[in-house]
Amino acid sequence: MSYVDEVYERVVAQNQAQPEFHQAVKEVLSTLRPVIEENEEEYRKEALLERITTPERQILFRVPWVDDKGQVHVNNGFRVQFNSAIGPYKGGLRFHPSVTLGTIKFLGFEQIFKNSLTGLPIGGGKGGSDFDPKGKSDREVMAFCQSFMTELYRHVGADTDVPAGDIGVGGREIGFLYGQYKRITGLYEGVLTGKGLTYGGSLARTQATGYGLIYFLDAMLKANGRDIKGQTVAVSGAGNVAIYAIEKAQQLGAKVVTCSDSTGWIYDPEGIDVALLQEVKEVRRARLTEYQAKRPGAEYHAGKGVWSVKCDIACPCATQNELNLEDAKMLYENGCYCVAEGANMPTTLDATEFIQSKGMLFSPGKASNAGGVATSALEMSQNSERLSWTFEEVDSMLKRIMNNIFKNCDEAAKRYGMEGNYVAGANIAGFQKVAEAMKAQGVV
Ligand code: NDP
Ligand code: 2IT
Repeated sequence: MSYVDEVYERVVAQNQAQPEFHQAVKEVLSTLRPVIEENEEEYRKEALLERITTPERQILFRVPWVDDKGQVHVNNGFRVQFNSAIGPYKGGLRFHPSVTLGTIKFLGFEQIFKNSLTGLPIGGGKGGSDFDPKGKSDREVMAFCQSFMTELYRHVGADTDVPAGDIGVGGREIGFLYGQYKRITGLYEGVLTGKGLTYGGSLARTQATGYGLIYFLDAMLKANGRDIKGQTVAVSGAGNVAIYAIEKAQQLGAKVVTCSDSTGWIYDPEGIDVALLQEVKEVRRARLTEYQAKRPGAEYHAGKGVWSVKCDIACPCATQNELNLEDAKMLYENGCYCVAEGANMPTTLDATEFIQSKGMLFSPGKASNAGGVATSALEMSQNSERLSWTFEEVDSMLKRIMNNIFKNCDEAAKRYGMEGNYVAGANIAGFQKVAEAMKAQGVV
């Protein structure tokens, strides 16, 4: 059996009932085959693939908190410190009822390669909880965040592990987490990113993942003789990534006709009204039915369905495995020629294979959504030098980073005879730097 297949079987056997983690490992290892085969003897002897697929440390903890009525609740807390070969662990925290250790491991594994692609010195980690912030008061969210940090603080720090936001963790949660870290440790340091602008946050971090996705998409389209201007785009999600992807796509002359949340989706043939969407989602934390109520030309549909709309480009920006084979077929039959992932692993493996087999352009999340974590690393730099940069400075660095990521994915794919396969390109380019650093640092 080949080394890649052996390691994949080992991962499945040792991490039972963690299908998303298996899926992420399978995608990465299968595209790394040519690189591994070149160095098989050496990698096998050093157990490099066994090490890279095993987290350096997994922290599981109890998070007790009291609601507004005095009832005590208990949630599970996680932080997976996956790989620190190229820098301190870096990656978001997800608060969503679906979160399990397997979810956090898949996200942490993806983060290793994503962070490597940014070209910045950050290792891979991820954390979170099965806590559901929906319907909770600000006081309850604060109680939860304070309890979560009361355990997490001993494992994180500006030079060891720097969490940030993800699904269900935005500016409000980062603020409460930061306040508690500072209270316990007495340290005013860059231990979290995505902070508010009054206490060490970076301009453009809020926009960075969505804007970065569109900068990457723009580079990919141009390299393939196309232009985003005038294109019709379907976006899923209505959170941090989706909102700023929609805003930037429309600034560059595209028309975005959809968005979605966990209960339904909007079709707005005139183009999504970003200011209204922000009011509904960022300010009022309400459902998309409220968007439709203020926008008579738009349709609201309950349940799933964004991928049934006719579009040129699809950007899944909500969650994992939200675009399956059936969706991919619908998109293709309706004339869509490009899928650019904003979320982490939103496309199932069979859908990705279908999309690539039809010659459609496809960018994997670990490359096209890397603008968020890259800008987090820029926030860390600003915190370390105790300065803050202008919006234009950060945004222009973000643009340069996204263009570089595209170039590196493109070149790595070409180097291994897989031109246009940006999944392979991203995995190879991301892996090579981490593997090199791991080899140099010996058996640790
Ligand atoms: P948010 O919590 O801000 O928004 C998530 C959006 O997706 C919401 O509209 C939410 O609906 C919807 N959603 C979440 N889970 C589900 C589900 N199970 N089914 C249907 N809809 C769902 O999160 P982000 O925008 O930050 O994250 C979106 C994706 O992007 C995730 O995959 C995340 O890992 C990834 N990502 C985020 C980065 C960041 O910087 N924030 C960086 C890189 C990747 P509702 O409004 O009903 O809750
Ligand atoms: O998936 C991701 O890259 C994020 N949620 C952002 C992580 C970060 O540290 O900014």
